[in-house]
Amino acid sequence: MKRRAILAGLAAAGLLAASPVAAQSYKAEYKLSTVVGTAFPWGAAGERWGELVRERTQGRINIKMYPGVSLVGGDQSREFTAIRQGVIDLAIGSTINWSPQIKELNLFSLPFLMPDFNAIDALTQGEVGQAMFKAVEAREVVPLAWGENGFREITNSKRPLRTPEDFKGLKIRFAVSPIFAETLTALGANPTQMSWADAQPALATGAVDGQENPLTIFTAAKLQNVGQKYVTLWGYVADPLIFVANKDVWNGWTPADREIVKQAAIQAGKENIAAARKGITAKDDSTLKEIAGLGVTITKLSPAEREALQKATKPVYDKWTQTIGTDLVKKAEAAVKSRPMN
Ligand code: X2X
Repeated sequence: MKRRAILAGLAAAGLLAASPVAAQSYKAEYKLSTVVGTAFPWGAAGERWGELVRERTQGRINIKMYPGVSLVGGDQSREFTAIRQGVIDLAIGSTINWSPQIKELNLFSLPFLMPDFNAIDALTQGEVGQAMFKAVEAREVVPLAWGENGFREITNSKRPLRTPEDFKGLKIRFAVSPIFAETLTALGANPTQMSWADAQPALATGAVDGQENPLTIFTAAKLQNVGQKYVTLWGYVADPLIFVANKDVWNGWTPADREIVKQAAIQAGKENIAAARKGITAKDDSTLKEIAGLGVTITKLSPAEREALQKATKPVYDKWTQTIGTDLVKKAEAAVKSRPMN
């Protein structure tokens, strides 16, 4: 056996530890929650985080991923509370799923706030991102890094969507947070809240006509096979992901191990953001071509069409600005305005 393998074995058996603290408080397994599995950039990020940590701690910290939010019975709206309670040790969560507990996170769900990837970065990598991390910390959960699910494009089984008239009467599934119900209602659609686990059978049976999710979710979940024949690229919102740890779990690790876990999260997060954006840019539109090749109609909006949808949803934006915090929204708007244009 190689020395490293022996050390890892000893560490796993609890016979070797960096410090007496570690010897007392390290668990045999740390449970990491995600909504989707390794076929998706999000789940791949969870696996990557675990690998990096295992390698760099010589097995002292052993992370096991539980996709499908299985630690909370598939109910993604309960994930954040479960992290606080210690049912979940670590998570990579969407800002959407945690927004019932952290109202500030609804910022990313304000319709048409972020026009492009630089706008997402201007928020997460700047003052706004720091404010969001403070909001997470205030709920006694330790934020470590940003990742990305992505721009949420709307799909359905009935027709191409361009104007508010096109949305009339369509049953659209959304994940979590009333801001989505209000936005879809403002467009004339008929929104229904449903977990991701329930969404796929509901699409397959036609119980709902459509849904909104990033294209990496569309392709990995093969939504074309559950009737989703029309995709509109409207980029109305994007959901970043946040890598976090339960506070007691975090405090149970040595400072050196905490730093390893954090740096691994930052690295996995960067790789995740790159993977989430792959194939859907002007320079590389391979994912769009792949989707079109499946017989799916992709609709691109003209600036005027996008503006009309934005106008229809403006009352929702204004109302939710009060809930999120006027100062935070103003800061976000300023950051978006001064983002690099490339
Ligand atoms: O349920 C969804 O739509 C998903 C997978 O994107 C989230 O968890 C927010």
